[in-house]
Amino acid sequence: MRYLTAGESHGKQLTTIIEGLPAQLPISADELNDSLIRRQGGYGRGRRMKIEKDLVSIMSGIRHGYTLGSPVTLALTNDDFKNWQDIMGEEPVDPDTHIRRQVTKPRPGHADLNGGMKYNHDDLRNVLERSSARETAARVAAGSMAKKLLSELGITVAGYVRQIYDVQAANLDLTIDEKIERARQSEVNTIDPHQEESMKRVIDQAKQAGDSIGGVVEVTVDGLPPGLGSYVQYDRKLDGKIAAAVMSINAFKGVEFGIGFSAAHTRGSETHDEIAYDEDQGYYRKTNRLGGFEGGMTTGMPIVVKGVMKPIPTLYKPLESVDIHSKEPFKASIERSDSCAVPAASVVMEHVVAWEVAAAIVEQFPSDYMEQLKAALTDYRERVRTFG
Ligand code: EPS
Repeated sequence: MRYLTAGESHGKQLTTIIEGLPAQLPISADELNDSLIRRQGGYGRGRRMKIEKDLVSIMSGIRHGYTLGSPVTLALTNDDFKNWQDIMGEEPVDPDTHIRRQVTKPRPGHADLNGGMKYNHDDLRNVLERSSARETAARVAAGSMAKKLLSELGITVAGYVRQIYDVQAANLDLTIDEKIERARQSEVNTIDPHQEESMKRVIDQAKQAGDSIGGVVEVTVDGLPPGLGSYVQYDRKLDGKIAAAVMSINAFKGVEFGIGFSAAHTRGSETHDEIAYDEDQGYYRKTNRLGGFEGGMTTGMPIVVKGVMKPIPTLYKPLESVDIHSKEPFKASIERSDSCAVPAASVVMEHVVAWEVAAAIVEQFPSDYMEQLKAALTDYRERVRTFG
């Protein structure tokens, strides 16, 4: 299973083409839109999200409410394009207009300068339009298909906010359904209602200061069979694939599974999860410190993975940079930005992780159509339950 996204932030539309989904997966536009609308929300977003209404147009691969097994094309119109037609249109423009409109001031923390140097663009808009986090809408569209596939197999995925700036959610013992419910109730997608106001307060403070803040988001995946992924080759380790996918989300700077970086200062006896067996559930771990992975494979315990997002680099409070034409220093000023997109990032990470898990399942089991996949997974679950 694979997908490609295309589209510029202020271009006509974002497009996602998905290949390899089993046939006969039931899916409706409403289910996809639910994910897309969640991504647009969250306290701390800027004015752009009031312009866009991310509602999907299904252009191929789905008929009468079911996938066909052929490529699925999902399109999202950029409503802001009508205000950018002259700047983003595909027709040639006269050189004077082009020079006047060029973006020549790279913003620290963005792809602008590196991308301009790499592709030899004298107009940095050619870089920033594609490197923009607007692209995450197209990734959520792909992930929403993956989430539906997983839910048909009894696998649930939840994404929520653990920390915004210095405000941390408590470690609460909640079921995955409670986590989903709480995050949906929260304006900052957190599972800890006691920290909601403090999280909003630090966002307000950052906004007032013309600054931005980041945070930590977490994704839990429940209902998994053991043995997804493989230890036999480095590029088949599923935790590695998930880590790469999380790191590829715009502005993400780190990823950890389970106790993650804390494993540097826990002893082996405090780190590993003891194995137990009972007839009903088969083999299980008494704890889940390793976040659902051993040897690059799922253990059958929930996947628990965190990602850290840096503060958005588009700042009202400008940082110093250098104009690429004049080579003179300048301090950038901007017109609009999100002050915190961590709540939205929790939705993006949920969908990105869901995609990797679904892709691993489709790779591992016969999956031309849903009934075949369901039967194969049921057989496998039964075999590993009584394994040995
Ligand atoms: C973004 C800048 C802002 C955000 C955008 C990502 O857009 P604009 O420059 O149009 O104000 O709103 O995010 C989205 C459009 C989105 O859908 O999430 C950036 O520079 O990365």
